[in-house]
Parts: sequence; C-alpha cells; structure tokens
Amino acid sequence: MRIGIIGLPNSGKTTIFNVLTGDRAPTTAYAGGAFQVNAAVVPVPDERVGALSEMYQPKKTTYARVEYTDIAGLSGVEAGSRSVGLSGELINAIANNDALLHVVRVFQDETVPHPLETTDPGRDISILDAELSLSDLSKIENRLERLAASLKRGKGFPTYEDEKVEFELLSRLQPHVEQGRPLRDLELSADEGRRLRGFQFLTAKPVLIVLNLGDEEDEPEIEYPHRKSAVTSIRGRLEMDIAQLGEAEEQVLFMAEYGLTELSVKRIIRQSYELLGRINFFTVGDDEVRAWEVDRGATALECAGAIHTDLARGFIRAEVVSYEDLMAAGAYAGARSMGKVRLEGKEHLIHDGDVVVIRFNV
Ligand SMILES: Nc1nc2c(ncn2[C@@H]2O[C@H](COP(=O)(O)OP(=O)(O)O)[C@@H](O)[C@H]2O)c(=O)[nH]1
Ligand SMILES: [Mg+2]
Repeated sequence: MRIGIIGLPNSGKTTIFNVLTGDRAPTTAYAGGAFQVNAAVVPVPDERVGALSEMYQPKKTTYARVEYTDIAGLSGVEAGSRSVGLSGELINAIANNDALLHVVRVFQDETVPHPLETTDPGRDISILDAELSLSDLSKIENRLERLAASLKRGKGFPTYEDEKVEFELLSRLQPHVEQGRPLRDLELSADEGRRLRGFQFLTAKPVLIVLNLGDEEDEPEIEYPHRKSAVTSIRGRLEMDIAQLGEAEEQVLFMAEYGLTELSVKRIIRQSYELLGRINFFTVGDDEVRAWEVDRGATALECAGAIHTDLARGFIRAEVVSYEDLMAAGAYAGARSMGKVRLEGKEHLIHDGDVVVIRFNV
C-alpha cells in the first residue's frame, strides 16, 4: 500500500515522514517549491501479529507494509490566492498513491516562514484541496472534449455505447468537482468505480489530515466532514527529535519532560492504513507468521490467490478460525477441538483477523 504525504511548504511533511519511517531526510525552512520526493517502506504495527508470533515462535514474522512518499513541489505561488495549477510531475507523484496524508501546519514559529505568512489550518486545508480539485477538473474536461469529438462518429461506431456511458458519468462528476467537492464524497457503483480507476483522480483518494502541532499547541477544532477522511494530530518536530535520540531510556526521559505517555507514530501508521478499508488475514506456522492485505469482502479463493497462484489454482478448502477464538483457545489444536476451526469453500467471505490455512492440491 502506498501513501503520499502532501501539504504546503514548511508544513512539516519531511518532519512527519521522518517520524513515520524512522528516516533522517533533511528538513529545512528554505526548501522553496522544488519538486522532490523521499520514500520509505515501514511495517504496519499490529499487536495481533505480535501475539500470533508469540504463540508460534516462527523463524520469521512478517507485518503488512506501507510505503510513504514525502512529496514536495507546491510552490508558494500556488499556495497564494491565485492558483497556477500543479505541475504534471507533481500530479503524477500524488496520483501514484492509494491514499494521502495531508500535513497541515498548526505550530507557530517565526523562524519558519509560512508561504501565506500567517498560520491558519482551515485555510491551508482548503487551498490544497482546491488545487487537487483543479487537477481533477482539468482531467475531466480534457476527457469530455475527446469523448464529445469521438461520439460525433455516431451510433454505428463500435465504441459508441461505451463512450456514451463514460461521457454521462464524467458529465455528472464535473459540476460536483467544479463546486470544490471531493470525488471521494460520491457514492459510485462498482462499474463506475472501475471506469474511473484509470484517471487516478486526486480527490477520490482517502485522506488522513495530520495537524502538525508545535511543542505546546493544543489540537484545534477542524471540521472536515467528508467520506473516507479522518483528522488527527501529532507534535511533529518533538516526536522526530525523540525518535532520533536512539536510546530508549533517553526517549522515556524526554517524553516525560513533555508529558507524553506514548508516541503517535504507531497510531498514525495504523490510522492511515485503515483509511483504505482493506483488511488483514493471517497465515501461521513454525516458518512464518504473516499478515496479508486484501480488499474487504475478499473470498477464501481470493485470499488463497493473494498468497500464491498455486493455492488458488489447486484450492480445495480453507480452514478458518478468528484471531479471538484462536487466542481464547490458546493453541490451534485446542481451537479445532472446540469446533472453532471451520472448513470453508471458495466463496466464503474472509473477515479482518481471520487465521487461514488453505488446503490445496496441484
Ligand atoms: N517550531 C516547530 N517547527 C517545526 C515543527 N515541525 C516542523 N518544523 C520546522 O519547520 C521547517 C519545515 O519542516 P519540513 O518538515 O522540512 O517541512 P516541509 O517543507 O513540509 O517538508 C523545519 O525547519 C522544521 O524543523 C514543529 O512542530 N514546531
Ligand atoms: Mg520537505
């Protein structure tokens, strides 16, 4: 899963990227608007994987993973009242993600210039959202223009019906986006979703808004009433400094000094991951305990395919036990004797937290 970190210059994107990934990418108050990306992959914290690993003592434990990309390139000009549009490379870098983490500056610091001079989280969120909407709108307009030209070839043309459906769908989206409403607010049918996938619309992506607080500021009240969206906060620079201390004892002392009982890293990685609404199932054994990521509503056969195509091809049955039942029983054999391990067919829906053993024959 890929998550793109976006935000105005000096909002703290790179700082928060470092917090989330444990990286040490340089942060600066004078980056300007140059296009630049940092990327790193991190495991998604999941205590269930840890507990299963305790139970099985496997040679290897594999968590789900998320790749964070810190995307810089919005210049101060775009951040002003007059939009000049995002560059193509910036749009592509943002489009290339499954979800977005939008960093918003709340901290006050005169030594760190704000592109609009004052700190105003609500305004900054709207500015960036407007840029994303404009990018989507121009994609829609370009495509509508092409489709209109192509539809002129008339009903007899083989692609006519298909293009007409697409034309009507995009015509429906256009006024919505023009009003600055994000596409993720729209309820779409599976077919519509499929037709739109290739466009990689920026406002269709789930968003976690991360309010970057200074050392002292309280979290401001931010209304962000959209679907597939959530708001959270972090003391960005403080947590980066703590993370980079290295020594656990030093970290604890430093945290105590600022009244922090725990770091937000794990919570934010988990929240950004959960926004996508995917689920995890687990495979267990002496060799490996592993979390797998599939879409909600995945069948046993699809889960088998996520592990290996051979398992889908030779699928016979899936043994399924919920994480809770397995933990309560204390061991797989115990869960089985209590009747908690069910034998399921190809079409059975797998739930978040299911422990799955695929029986197959190739
Ligand atoms: N005072 C203060 N400064 C911060 C905080 N977070 C980031 N900064 C500073 O703001 C500047 C820009 O941060 P950076 O992460 O590079 O922002 P980016 O341009 O969005 O990537 C750097 O000098 C950071 O040290 C914070 O919570 N408080
Ligand atoms: Mg940066």
